[in-house]
Amino acid sequence: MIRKPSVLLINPWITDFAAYDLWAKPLGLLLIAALLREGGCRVFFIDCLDRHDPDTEGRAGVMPGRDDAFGTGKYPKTPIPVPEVLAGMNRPFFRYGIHPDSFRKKLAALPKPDLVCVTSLMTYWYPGVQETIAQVKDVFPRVPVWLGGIYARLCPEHARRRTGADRVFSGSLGRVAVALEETFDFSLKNKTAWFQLSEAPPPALDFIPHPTYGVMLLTLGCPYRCPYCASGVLQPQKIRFSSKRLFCHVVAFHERTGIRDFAFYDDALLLTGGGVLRDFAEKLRRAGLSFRFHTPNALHVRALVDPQWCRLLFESGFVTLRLGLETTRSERQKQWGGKVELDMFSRAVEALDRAGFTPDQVGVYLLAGVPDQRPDEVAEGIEFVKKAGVLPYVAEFSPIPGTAVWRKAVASSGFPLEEEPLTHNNSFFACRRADFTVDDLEALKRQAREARGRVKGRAGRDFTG
Ligand code: B12
Ligand code: SF4
Repeated sequence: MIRKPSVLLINPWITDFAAYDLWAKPLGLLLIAALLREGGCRVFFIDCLDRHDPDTEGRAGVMPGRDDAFGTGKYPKTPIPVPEVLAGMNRPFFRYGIHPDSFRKKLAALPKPDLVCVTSLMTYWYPGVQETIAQVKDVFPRVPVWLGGIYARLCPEHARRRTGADRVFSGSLGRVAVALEETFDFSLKNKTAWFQLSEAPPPALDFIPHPTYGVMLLTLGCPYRCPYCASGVLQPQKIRFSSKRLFCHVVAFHERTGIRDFAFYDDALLLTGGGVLRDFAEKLRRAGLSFRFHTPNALHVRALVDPQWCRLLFESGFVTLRLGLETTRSERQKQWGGKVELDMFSRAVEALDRAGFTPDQVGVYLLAGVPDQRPDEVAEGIEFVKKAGVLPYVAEFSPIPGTAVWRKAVASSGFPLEEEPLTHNNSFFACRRADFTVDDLEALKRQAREARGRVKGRAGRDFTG
C-alpha cells in the first residue's frame, strides 16, 4: 500500500502553425492538482508551456517569446517538421513551449513519482501530447501515465492508440478518484468532491511557474446546445463553484504574486453564473480590491441587454469582453441554437457603451466556414459589427467530434476528419470547398482586421475630442 501517492501533473507542449497565450492555462489540470493535494497526495507540476523558463531562454533553435498586455504573450517556439497531412498549407510548423532538454532536466530533478497525469486541450495538438509522454516514458519507464482533458474526451480511441498513455480518461472525475484508490490502495480524504465538483477546492493557481495572470471558473456547463460547439459533450452537467472559496483563493494568489489580471473560462458566465459573479464582485468591492477581468471565451449577448449587468461588469473591472454573435442572419441564428438575436446585439452594445466600455474593449466573434455557410454571410457580419462600433473577430470553424454538425462536416470535407485529428485545426480549414475557399477565409480575416483598425481609429479620434 502506498500511504501518500506522489503524482506528477504535466501540461504538454502545443504543436501548431500558430499559438498565442491568450490567457491560456490548463485549468482542468490545476483543478485536479487542487483535488489531489486536498485528498492527501503529494503533487508536482511541470508546465511545458511556461513562457519564462530560464533554461529555455537563449537556447539555439528556440525563437523567443514576448510579453504583451494584461499578462498575455507569445510562447517561445521551435520549428519542427510539418505533419504530412498538413503539408499543403505551406506554412512553418512549431512546437510551442520549453526546450525538450529543459523538460528532461525538470523530470530528472524530481523524485520518481507513483503516477504521471498529462492533460490535453485541442484535439489537433495531440503530437505535443505524444512527445510529452514519450519523454516521460524515457525518464520514468515504469511509471504509469494517465491522460485526460479535452482531446482525450473528444477522441478517446485515437488517444488510446496514438499517445502512449497507459490509461485514457474520457469520463467524469469520479472515475479518476476510484482508479486512484484502486491503483494505490489508498483513500482520498475528499472523495465526494471528485463526484460533486461544486465541493472541489479552487484550481491550484500556485502551481503555475512564473505566472503573469490568473484564470478562473465560476461555473461549468451551458444551457444551450449550439450545433458546432462541444460544450454539451464536455460539460453535460451544470456546476456552480462557491464564490466565497474562489474569492479567498484569488485574493491569496494576488497577495502572493501581485497579479491583477484574471480571465474567466466559463461557457455561460452570465447565464448560469450570474448570482455567483454578482456575489464575487460584491466581495471584491467591499474588500476595496481592483482587478482586471478578461473574457476571451465569449459572453452571452442576451444577458448584456440588461444595463445592470453591463454596469456591474464595468464597475467590477472587466476590461476585455468578447461576445458571441456568430452570424447576423436570423434564420441561421435559429438554426445555430437560438442563443442570440440581432436586436439583442444592438441593445447589448448600446448598454455596454452607456456603462462606460470603450469600443476597443468589446470584441465580437463571427463564425466562418461552417458547412452550408457562404463567405458573404460572414462579410455582412463583419460590416454590421463595425457599424455598431465594436471589434469584429473571425472565428474559423473547427469541426469537433460529438457535435451536431460533425457528421455534415465529415461528409463535406475532402480530408480524413475521423481518422486524423490534425485536420480539425482551425487554421487548416478542413471544411473548405469551392464556394468557401481558404482564400475566402483569409480575405474575411483581413476584412475583420481592417474593420478593427477603423473602429479603433474612430474611437481614438472620439477620445481625443
Ligand atoms: C477556455 C477555453 C479557451 C481559452 C483558452 C483555453 C486554454 N486552456 O488554453 C481560449 C479563449 C484562449 C480558447 C481559444 C480557442 N478555443 Co477554446 N475553449 C475553452 C473552453 C471554453 C474551456 C476549457 C476549459 O478549461 N474548461 C474547464 C476545465 C475544468 O475543463 P477540462 O480542461 O476539460 O478539464 C476537465 C477534464 O477534461 C479533466 N481533465 C483535464 N485534464 C486531465 C488530465 C487527466 C490525467 C485526467 C484524468 C483528467 C483531466 O478534468 C477536468 C474536470 O472535469 C472549451 C470548451 C469547454 N467547455 O471545455 C473551449 C474549446 C476547448 N476551445 C475550442 C476551440 C475550437 C478554440 C479555438 C480554436 C477557437 C477559435 N476558432 O479561435 C481557439 C484556439 C486556441 C489557440 N490557442 O489556438 C474547442 C476545441 C476544439 C478542438 N478541436 O479540440 C472547445 C472544446 C470549444 C468548442 N468549440 O466546442 N479556448
Ligand atoms: S452558447 Fe456558447 S458555450 Fe453554449 S453551446 Fe452555444 S457556443 Fe457552446
